[in-house]
Amino acid sequence: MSVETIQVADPALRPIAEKVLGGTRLGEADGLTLFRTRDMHGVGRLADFARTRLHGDKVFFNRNRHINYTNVCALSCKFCSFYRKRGEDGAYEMPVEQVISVAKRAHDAGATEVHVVGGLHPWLKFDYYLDMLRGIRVACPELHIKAFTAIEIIHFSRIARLSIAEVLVALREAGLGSLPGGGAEIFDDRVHDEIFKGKVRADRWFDVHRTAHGLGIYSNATMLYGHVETVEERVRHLIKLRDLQDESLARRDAEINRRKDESDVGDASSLPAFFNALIPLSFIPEGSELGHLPGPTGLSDLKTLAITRLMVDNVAHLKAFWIMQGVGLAQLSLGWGCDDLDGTVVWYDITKREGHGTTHQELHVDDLKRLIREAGKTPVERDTLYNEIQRAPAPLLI
Ligand code: V47
Repeated sequence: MSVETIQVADPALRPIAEKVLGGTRLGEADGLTLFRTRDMHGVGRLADFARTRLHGDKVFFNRNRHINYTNVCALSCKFCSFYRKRGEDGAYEMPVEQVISVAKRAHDAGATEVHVVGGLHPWLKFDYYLDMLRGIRVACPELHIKAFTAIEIIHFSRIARLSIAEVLVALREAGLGSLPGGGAEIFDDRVHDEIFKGKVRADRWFDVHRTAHGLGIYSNATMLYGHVETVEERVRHLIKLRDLQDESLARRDAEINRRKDESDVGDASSLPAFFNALIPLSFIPEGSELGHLPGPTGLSDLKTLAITRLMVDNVAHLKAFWIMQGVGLAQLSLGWGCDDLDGTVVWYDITKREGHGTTHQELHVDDLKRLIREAGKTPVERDTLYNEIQRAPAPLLI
């Protein structure tokens, strides 16, 4: 295929198109050119090409349920409208039994995953989190538990006085399946100091994911965009994620080769892991200390998703999280590099859209499939680790 087969109107995009077609990695300057061009459709076509090369016309979704076990948080990040201080109106923490019963209901309704995250609660003990995982594991042994952002893992290591690796091993023994990608925000000290100063810095987020990968625990990664960051900071954030993915994939390959050389038939589940998906999160200003900011526009959402697909060539999946991009834009993004719509979600407390100030935020599986088909793609149900799921058709009612 030649550049002529992907139409780019801006001549500045032609060398980038050559690289994308040839499978050559893009550099920081390419990322900036992509953000600065006015040839929106050219960027979209390039990302759609990269997406199609990886996944054909498949678009993935899952049956999941998010559980936000507490909104009490020791931090006060300016972009966050979720956190409450202890005793404040609306502050809550769910008893372990409640989390387990919500997970059980989700499982009984067909969910394959629970996504469990919360604030950094100042007095809940590490046992609370272990009991939660053990309880879910016992109640629904096949349900995948994707839980706790890197920031929560660091919090647990402080309260339990354990290393990151010890925390992760203890959580895995209790039932943890994988780590979600939250807490990454923008990996930049300037942005950190301006809007999430109390949080650990980027190197600590990377420590957690690097350690998880080394232990064979898969994870995701996010980028929160559309607040005070610049496009240069977005591009550098993406390159940092790409670098860790290179490192994790190299570690996995080295272990595969070592096993081959030593005729070691260790099982695949103990191989080093990597990032499964990237999730660029569109900043929702409402209710946060940054409520005066306009938030990203539709075109900047599409462009950011597309550029993520193009820059991070070594992470297989790119998720449009419909809760944050909105259903309409998430659907459009399937032609702009995204291959995953996340899932049914059901209940989400971290962000709420103006006019939808409720935690009940659910898409039915039929709606997810309809959105994907209407975008010209083929819906594929997946589990958390992107194994495809085949379900038996519903029986005839005769
Ligand atoms: O870490 C907080 C972000 C994240 C706002 O791994 C906000 O599969 C927009 O990480 N506007 C949590 N974003 C969500 C998250 C996630 C979501 C879906 C799938 C996965 C996955 C991970 O939400 C936080 C923070 O970066 N966030 N406030 C806001 N006002």
